[in-house]
Amino acid sequence: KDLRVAVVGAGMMGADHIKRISHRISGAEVVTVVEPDEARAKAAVADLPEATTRTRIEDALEKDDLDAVLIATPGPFHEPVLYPALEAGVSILCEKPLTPDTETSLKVLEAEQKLDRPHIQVGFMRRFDEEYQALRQLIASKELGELLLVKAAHRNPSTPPQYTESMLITDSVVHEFDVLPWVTGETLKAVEVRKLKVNRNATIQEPQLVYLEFESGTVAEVEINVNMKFGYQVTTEAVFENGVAEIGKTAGLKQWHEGRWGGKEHESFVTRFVHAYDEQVQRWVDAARRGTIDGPSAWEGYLVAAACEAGVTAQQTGERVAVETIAKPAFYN
Ligand code: ISE
Repeated sequence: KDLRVAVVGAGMMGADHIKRISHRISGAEVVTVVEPDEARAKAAVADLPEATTRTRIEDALEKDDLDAVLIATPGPFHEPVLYPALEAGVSILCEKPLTPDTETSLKVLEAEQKLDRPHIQVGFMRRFDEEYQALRQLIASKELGELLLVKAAHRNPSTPPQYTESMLITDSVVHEFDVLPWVTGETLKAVEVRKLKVNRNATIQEPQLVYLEFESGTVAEVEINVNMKFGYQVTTEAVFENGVAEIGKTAGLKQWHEGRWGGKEHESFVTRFVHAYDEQVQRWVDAARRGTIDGPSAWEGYLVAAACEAGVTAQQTGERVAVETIAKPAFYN
């Protein structure tokens, strides 16, 4: 039987996931879309004649015989959906971040631990990108020696009007806070932020460099640069004792014509990470049908919240800020 899914939030990400579940992956069906904006909700289910729309998650959980909930609202709106979904015992894929801070993330961990097993997977989709997976293997293999330095660039064409300086950390570098510890196999120890000459396209103080210091002494430098106009680009260079590796440069078709050569760059994360999103949601669906999760857990969502808190403090103070976390509950082993 197909997994009966409610998608909560029909904005850019929610609408994309609805299409993905309905047309690109297998084993799941969107039975309801929970979205307070009626026009948006109707548009999201336009080609799904069987699907209903609801304004409250509680109604969907009560009436739609759900197996799973995919939460695609902005981060500050995840928490009120997570509690009723956990209480109903359904499988959950929660878009990043789990919640915006450690206080609320810890409350979510507590609520989840009342169940028999982890039910929440957090939507850090970069872990499902083939190139990140290849880099992770290379680092673990030690083929090029010890990893010394990571240089990452996270570039966006523009930001939405509600984007603030702290969102450089909590909405954007949040991805590096998840994927870089995962790729390197390291534990994050401290964060530092350096502000650069301001891009005149920007309405906030950016670009910035964010430094992640790991337990072993390896450092990652993340350039966060979100009003560059030219396109969407996420690259990572890893510097080892005996060599260098790079992922994320757009390949694809290149052409030489009329005295010029080149190709096309991505314009948004929706296309840049399309395969990662597909793989993430397919694996979440397959796992949910087996009664498990297959990706970053709420525990990892909490670790990232702790990193973001340190990152925002570092951004505000200019200091090196240690990342403090609680001990890992056995429930998440
Ligand atoms: C956005 O919310 C994302 O998750 C994107 O992956 C990231 O590149 C962008 O900076 C964020 O605002």
